[in-house]
Amino acid sequence: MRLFLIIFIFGFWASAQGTPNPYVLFPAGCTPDPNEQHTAANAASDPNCNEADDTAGWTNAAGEGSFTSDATDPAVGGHALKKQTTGGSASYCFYSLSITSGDTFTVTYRIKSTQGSLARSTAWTNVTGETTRTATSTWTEYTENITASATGTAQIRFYASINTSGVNGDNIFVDDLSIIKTN
Ligand SMILES: [Ca+2]
Repeated sequence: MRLFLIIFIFGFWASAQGTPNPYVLFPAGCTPDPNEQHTAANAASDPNCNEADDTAGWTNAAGEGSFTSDATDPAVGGHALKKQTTGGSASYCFYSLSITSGDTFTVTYRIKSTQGSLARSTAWTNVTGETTRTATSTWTEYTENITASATGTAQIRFYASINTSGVNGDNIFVDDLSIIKTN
């Protein structure tokens, strides 16, 4: 017991010298933001420190194509959300965000697409302020400062294909999504 105490104290001393404390069982790491609104545990909930092999909290619009947790090439953690279309229609997935008119949020996320040129982050409902972003073959991070224009639910949408020109296999990947309520 005494030896353990000495080692433990040494750990804090070492930490104070600027080196990681090797004796603390749970090293300092992820801390959720108390204003985080993307709290469901899923493939893109890395900022809330609860990433999971899951699509919880999300909806595959109209049940079209497929919407899955994918481990092929996540931007952060072990998984990313993958929306894929069979083509022939606008095709998207969305996260449902509870809003009160006038609420403001800062939304950050990463997107990419491995097929198709029609993958977009756009057309969010009941909010203003987001910019249409086109996914490329490289993970890219974007930030949107949005304001709720209604009271109820907003849809934070990510399109595998923005219109009917999409073909089978067109996709969008979403990861590392944070929705911080700022007012
Ligand atoms: Ca992830």
